[in-house]
Amino acid sequence: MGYDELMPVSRLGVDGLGGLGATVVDALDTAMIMGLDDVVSEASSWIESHLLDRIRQKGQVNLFETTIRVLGGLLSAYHLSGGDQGMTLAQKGPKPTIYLDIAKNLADRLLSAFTSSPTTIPFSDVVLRDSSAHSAPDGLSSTSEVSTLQLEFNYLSAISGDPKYSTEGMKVLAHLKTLPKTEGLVPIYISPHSGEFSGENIRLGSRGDSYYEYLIKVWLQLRDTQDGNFTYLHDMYEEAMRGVKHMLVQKSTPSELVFVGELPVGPKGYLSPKMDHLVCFLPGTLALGATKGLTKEKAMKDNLLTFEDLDNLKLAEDLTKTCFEMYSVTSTGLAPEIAYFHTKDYFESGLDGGNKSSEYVNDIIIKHADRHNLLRPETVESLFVLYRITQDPKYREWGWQIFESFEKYTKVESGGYSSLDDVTTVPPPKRDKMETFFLGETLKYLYLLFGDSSVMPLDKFVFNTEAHPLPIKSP
Ligand code: DMJ
Repeated sequence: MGYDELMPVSRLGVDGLGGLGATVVDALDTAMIMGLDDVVSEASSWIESHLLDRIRQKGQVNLFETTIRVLGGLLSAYHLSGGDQGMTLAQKGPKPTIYLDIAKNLADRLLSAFTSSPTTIPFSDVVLRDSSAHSAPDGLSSTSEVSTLQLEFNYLSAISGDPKYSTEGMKVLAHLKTLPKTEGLVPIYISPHSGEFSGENIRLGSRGDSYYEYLIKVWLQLRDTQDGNFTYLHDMYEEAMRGVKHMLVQKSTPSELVFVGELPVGPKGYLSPKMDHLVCFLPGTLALGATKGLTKEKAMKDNLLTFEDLDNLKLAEDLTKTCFEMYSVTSTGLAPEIAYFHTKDYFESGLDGGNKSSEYVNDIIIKHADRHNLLRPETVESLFVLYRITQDPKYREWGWQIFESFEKYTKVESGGYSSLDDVTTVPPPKRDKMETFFLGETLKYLYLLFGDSSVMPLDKFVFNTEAHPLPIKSP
C-alpha cells in the first residue's frame, strides 16, 4: 500500500512515478464503480492520511503522468463520492472536499510547469516540494503530454471556481491550433522554449496518441459551455482524422487487416508498417467522435451522422478488429507491445505470434524486442466504447476472450496481475510488475463492457486518458 507500482510476484512495490502512491489513487474510482466498499474504505483512508504529505515532500514527477493518473483519480473520486452533487457510489470514505483539497494542492504545484516556461507549452517535469519545473534533458516535451491535461484542469476549474487551471491548459491547445501541421497530423515532440514542433516523426502511438484523443474529448466537455468558442478543437480533430485516413491507414497482406502506420516514409519509399498497442485507443475515440457518445441507432434515427461520421465509425470497427487480432494471433491470446504488418512492400519471415490457427498469423509480425505485454488498456477501452455505441455483442465476446487470457497467464495466485516478457511463449515469463493502469483502466473498461449501459453513459461522462470519468457539465 502506497507504492506507485506493485510487484505481485515478489510482493514488493516500486516508486516509478515519483512516489505519490499512484496505484491506490489510480484504482480508487474503479473500486467505487465496482461497489467494492472495503477496498474504497482502505484506499481512501490511505489517501486522506498520506497523500498530502507526499505531495508536499516528494521531488520530481512528470506533469502528464501525475495529471492523468493522480489528479484524474482524485477528480473522479470527488464526483463519485458525491462532490458537486455528483453520484454517491462510495458509501465509505472521506467527504468529497478532501479529494478536492488534495487535487488543488497538487495542481497548484503542477501549474509551475506552465508558469516557468517561456512559452505556453509547459515543461515536462515538476519538482513538487518546491513547486519548480524544468524541461526534459533534451529540452523537449512530448506533444501528447502537453495536450493531455485539459480535461482534468478544466474540470478542476469548474468545481473549484478558480479559472487558473483551465486558462493555462487551454492556452496550450489554442497555441497548437496556430502551428503548421501535415494534414492535421503533428510531430511527436514540441519545444517549450520555442513553442514549435520538433522533428519529423508522426504517429498515433507513443508521444502522439492522446493529442488526438483530447481534441475531441475536450470539445465534448466544453461544447455546451457559454464561455468561449471551442469549435476549433472539433475542426482540428476532423482534419487530423482525414489526415490519418489519407496518410497513415494501410491494409495488411494477405488478409487485409486495416492498420495505422507511422511517418516519415523510409528510404525505400513506404510508410513504416508499425503499430503500437497504444494506437488501439483510436477506434474508441473515432466512434465517440462520430456519435458524440450516443448509440449509433439513436444518432441515425435523429439524423445526426454526417458521411464523415459514418466513415470514421467504419474505420473504428475495422481497427477494433485489428486490435483484437493482435491478441488472437499470439500463443497466449495477449497482444505484444508493438506489431508490424506484412504489406505489399514489407515482408519479414519467421516472426509470427505463435497461434497457427489464427487466420491472420501471416499478416502480423512480432519482433523479439516487442513481445512483452504491460497489461495495457487500449484495446479493451475501444471494445467498451464500440459495444456501447454499436451494441454489437461481438465486442463483448472479444473482450471476454481477452479477459480469460489475462486470467490464465497474468494472474498471480497470491494477489495481483503481472506484465509479461513474451506473449508468444507458453507459459509466458512474468515481469513482476503491475502498472497502475491495469486497475485504473483495463479492469474498469472490462467491467463496464459487461455492465449495464446506463452506468457512466458516454454522452454524460468523458473519460480522461487514464479512464477516470468526469461528468460533462450542463451549461
Ligand atoms: C495510460 O497511462 C494512458 O492510457 C495513456 O494515455 C497511455 N498509456 C497508458 C496505458 O497504456
